[in-house]
Amino acid sequence: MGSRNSTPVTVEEKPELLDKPWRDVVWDHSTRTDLKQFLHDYKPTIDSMPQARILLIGQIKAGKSSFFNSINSIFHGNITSQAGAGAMKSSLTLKYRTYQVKAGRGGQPMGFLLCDTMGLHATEDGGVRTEDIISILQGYVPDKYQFNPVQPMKADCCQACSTLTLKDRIHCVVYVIDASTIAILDKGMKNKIDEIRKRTILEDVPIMVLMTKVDKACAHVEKDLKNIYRSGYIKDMIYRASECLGIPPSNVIPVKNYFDESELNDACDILLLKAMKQMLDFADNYLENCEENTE
Ligand SMILES: Nc1nc2c(ncn2[C@@H]2O[C@H](COP(=O)(O)OP(=O)(O)OP(=O)(O)O)[C@@H](O)[C@H]2O)c(=O)[nH]1
Ligand SMILES: [Mg+2]
Repeated sequence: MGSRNSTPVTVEEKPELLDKPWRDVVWDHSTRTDLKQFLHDYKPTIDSMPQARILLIGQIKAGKSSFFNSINSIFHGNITSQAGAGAMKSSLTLKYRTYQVKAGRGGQPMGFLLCDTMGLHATEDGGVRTEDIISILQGYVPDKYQFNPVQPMKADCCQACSTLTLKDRIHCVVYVIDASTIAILDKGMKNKIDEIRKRTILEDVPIMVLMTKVDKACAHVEKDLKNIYRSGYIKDMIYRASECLGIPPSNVIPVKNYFDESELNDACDILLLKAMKQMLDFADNYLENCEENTE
């Protein structure tokens, strides 16, 4: 296990399942129901703000669009694929999209938006530009903006600066990373991430890591997702990502997206909903800070 995909992974083999889980979770239906209810009832802490904006960034094929599809599926009650997702050499997502999640078919929009971006690429002129990510953070980029890897957004595509407020900004950044390729994060990619992270610190925006494809990275987890917090391999990957990205291990959240299944299941939902809840907790922290600073 550990290197089951075709990509060479230079980590030591750790076949064992740990006796004691390193994070506690009760894998029953009521955990899922409670988490789902929490997200359903969620409203940003600032009354004038309709929705918390969560930005998904990360390497091409990391599973950004699939995460939105997964959360959307849970609230729809069946598997959906509104955002295009798939395995392509270049980024499949070419436009900036701010996706609403609705409570069931034709239901009310939730108190959060998931903002999907084109994948980051290690080369200077491949994938989304870091300048564009910074413009998104500040709220300048409109929904459906078409990314151009060789040129950052032009001023005439910007949302009118005079009308921008806190509600247009990003309230939590999520760096999406594929658990099965962490060991091969190259220098160009690392530099881009560092640049974005420095900017998020400057803007006081919280950042967390969503670690996807845990099923692909560990055979025990593929067999039974409930093994996730007993997998020594996944624990190692979390610490490795934490060290590499300079983000505490408690802020690296593992999930398996829905990608080839036809029905929802509780264990998959629990991990996805827990991740979504942590994003909203972070967004709340950011908004509380903003409120304190304006008082
Ligand atoms: N095994 C496994 N595959 C996944 C998971 N999440 C996504 N995938 C697959 O990974 C591929 C890429 O997923 P996307 O959601 O399109 O990734 P993305 O980050 O949006 O990629 P770009 O838009 O191209 O940058 C797809 O083939 C998905 O089916 C996961 O948790 N486990
Ligand atoms: Mg995508």
